[in-house]
Amino acid sequence: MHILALLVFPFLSTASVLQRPRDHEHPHNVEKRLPSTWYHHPDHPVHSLFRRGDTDGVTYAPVGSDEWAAGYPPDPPASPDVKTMPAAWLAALNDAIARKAIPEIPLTTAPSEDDNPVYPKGVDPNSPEICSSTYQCRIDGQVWDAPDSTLGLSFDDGPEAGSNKLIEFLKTNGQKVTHFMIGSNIRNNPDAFTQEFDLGNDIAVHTWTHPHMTTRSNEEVVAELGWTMQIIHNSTGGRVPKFWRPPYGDSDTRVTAIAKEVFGLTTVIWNQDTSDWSLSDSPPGTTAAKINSSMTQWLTGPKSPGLIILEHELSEQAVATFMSAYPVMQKNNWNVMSLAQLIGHNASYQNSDNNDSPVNAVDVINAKSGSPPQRLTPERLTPERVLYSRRFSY
Ligand SMILES: *[C@@H]1O[C@H](CO)[C@@H](O)[C@H](O)[C@H]1NC(C)=O
Ligand SMILES: *[C@@H]1O[C@H](CO)[C@@H](O)[C@H](O)[C@H]1NC(C)=O
Ligand SMILES: CC(=O)N[C@H]1CO[C@H](CO)[C@@H](O)[C@@H]1O
Ligand SMILES: [Zn+2]
Repeated sequence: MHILALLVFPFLSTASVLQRPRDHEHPHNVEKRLPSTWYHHPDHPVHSLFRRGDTDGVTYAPVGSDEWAAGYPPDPPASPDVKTMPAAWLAALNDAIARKAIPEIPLTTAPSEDDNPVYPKGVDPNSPEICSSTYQCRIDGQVWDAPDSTLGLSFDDGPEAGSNKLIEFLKTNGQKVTHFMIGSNIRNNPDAFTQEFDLGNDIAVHTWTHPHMTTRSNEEVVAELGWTMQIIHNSTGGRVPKFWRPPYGDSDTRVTAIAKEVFGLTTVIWNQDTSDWSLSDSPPGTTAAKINSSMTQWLTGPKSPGLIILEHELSEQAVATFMSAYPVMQKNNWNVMSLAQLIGHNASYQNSDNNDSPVNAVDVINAKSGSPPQRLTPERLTPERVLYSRRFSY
């Protein structure tokens, strides 16, 4: 029996009823180990999963229109029904399973949003086979740290109540960031979505219903990611996102492999957490003063590794803590940038650099000719710097 499997983690036992999904911090400082093997299939055909139909003639329903909204699954709480997802997604999953690219490991159970998910008795979350990010185990190819002296800016859970305030601030300061968006929130807040895209920010994936992903079946993981990618694809002129962040930072070898093998997504976690999501809880789980003090410590501290700080656009209070820290980032000479600028070779999407550059037509060519998807270029295949190796204490 592994010791770790027997530990009980009391955490956030104040059972406040939460209206909105959000990430929570990981209070455990357990040893991180890397898996001995990793699965990587370089020729994954993600482009063929989100075909455009025709480079010139394709028309996407206007973002925010009834026709646009009608194509997507109903709102949470339940994960999208796996029976209604496109057959091509399921086929891509089955193909990945057939080539043994998806680890066969147990699912977790998470009694509530506030509990860490747990594996069955005797299963070690830090073993190479599982390597759960909830338990701080890092997998090769995931991103946790930034390069020295750089600070990657990202905001989770939008578009939401803090988005307008954030948009104004980013516009004024000419600052690019990455938005890890909840698919159902995009459908419910199309104006904020469009403004964030139009600012040139990276639009990235944060699932459709914001579950602990290790609790979900392979098919449900595909549906959560696929629908969020689909709404982004159809609302950005055919762009395919490059990054995803698991809600609560909860992923493992299985979930990380599905994201990469089926959809070409790189898993991004973080190395510092403000807990800003809890500012809008009642009672609040933290204060602006506490966030100010943590931020001050990180921003005036060592520059190695660089920072990826978890922040949210859930509330105006959360965005205000970022606004107050922003000048301190500049004053302490951090190179502040979005994740695409940091780890994506400045390309925000798998098939396009940004919101006004051309969309790679590889999917279109192949859809027409019926041939297998074309091999992607080397730059597109290995954009991520592997930055997993440093230990970080929380
Ligand atoms: C996405 O856009 C394509 C091209 O217009 C369309 O065929 C497809 O039905 C759209 N998907 C959804 C879910 O609306
Ligand atoms: C902390 O608060 C002080 C006083 O409002 C402000 O000047 C400073 O920029 C804040 N620092 C951070 C990191 O938010
Ligand atoms: C790899 C690469 O080209 N990185 C560049 C991305 O953009 C930032 C900001 O413009 C540059 O500082 C990086 O050198
Ligand atoms: Zn979240």
